[in-house]
Amino acid sequence: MQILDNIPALVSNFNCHVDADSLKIFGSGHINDTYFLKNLDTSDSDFLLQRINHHVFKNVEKLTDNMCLVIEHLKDKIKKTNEGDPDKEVMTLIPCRNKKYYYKDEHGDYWRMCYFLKNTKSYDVVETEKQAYEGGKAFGKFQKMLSDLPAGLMYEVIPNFHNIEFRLANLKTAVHNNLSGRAEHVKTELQFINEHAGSMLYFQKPEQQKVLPRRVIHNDTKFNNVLLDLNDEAQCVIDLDTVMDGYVAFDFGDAIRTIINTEAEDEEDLSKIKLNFHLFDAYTKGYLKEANSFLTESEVNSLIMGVLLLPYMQAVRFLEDYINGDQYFKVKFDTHNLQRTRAQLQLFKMLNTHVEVLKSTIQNERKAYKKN
Ligand code: GN1
Ligand code: MG
Repeated sequence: MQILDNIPALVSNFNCHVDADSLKIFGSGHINDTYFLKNLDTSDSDFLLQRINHHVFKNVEKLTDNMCLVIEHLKDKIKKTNEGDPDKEVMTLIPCRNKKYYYKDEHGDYWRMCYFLKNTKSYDVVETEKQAYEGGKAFGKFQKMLSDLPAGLMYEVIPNFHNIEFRLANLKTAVHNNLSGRAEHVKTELQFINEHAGSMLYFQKPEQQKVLPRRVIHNDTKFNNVLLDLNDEAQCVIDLDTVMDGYVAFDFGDAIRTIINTEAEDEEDLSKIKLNFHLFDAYTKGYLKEANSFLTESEVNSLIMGVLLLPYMQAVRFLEDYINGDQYFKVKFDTHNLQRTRAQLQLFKMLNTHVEVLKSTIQNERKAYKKN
């Protein structure tokens, strides 16, 4: 990621007073570029500056409309319940001089700024049950607060984002085009993916689509997208780029993908990858504490399918990108997307052999809350 030299000119388009010399690269996102900047007014909050990847997010205007809608809705909810601080629990975008919440520069790059929430932490790998539980509460509450928004209201920022049929078709096209010449080296991975494709179509089936409500969900619930405070208590869900319609199980599955795995998403040594069931239990407990009141029985039953689907789909997406020559996800080395693919497939394999125990944990937690 490049360090920027035009900061003063760039940030002068936003309504804020920035110490341009304080610029630092921030975070570990695979798509956008994020930078930290200090506030000239040291008594006020610092900032995050983001370059929005407009090859991925093709309509930044509509993406920003989505974000503003969600932010306003969440802040309103928190204000009405009088239980918390909307400025700490929901991100706050900084308007530009032209009143929009993004700025397009002379190179065609899109930028936005928000306040940096101080005294918060995010984790790439979860360490304790408390963190997992609090993360579950945060994402559960996030879905609950959005559950009164009607399906169809949000702009579909990335069409077919969690449609596995579409993702598999893209993988097939990538293999056919073989832009990088890498398709020959990934036959084992492709064969494994094909063998399991049939069982991954649960959410595409008409009988499921009939009973599962489409809701406004986060769509990118990896654990580092929840900020915990210094006591490891849930504070704020971040990265609202992909908030749009979907099934609640997608959010549950994507969070579990990053929580139950004892290793990072791109672990090279597959033998190290283990499942941490305690963290799974804790996340499920936290999630259902918040979400239990609005979830239907079919949705609860579908959660386990999200747990299997999300690592599988992530592997399909990483592999497609590897074969396409790394056009979508940022990579640190040549085989990074392949390494990510293998780690996600390993996780998927392990989850597959423990479906029953995971299922019964979900059902037991559901029952426990029903009694209360
Ligand atoms: C991307 O940029 P980041 O890390 O928030 C991706 C997610 C993937 C994730 C995998 C818009 O998210 O869908 O799950 O990488 N975001 C987009 O780590 O494709
Ligand atoms: Mg993201």
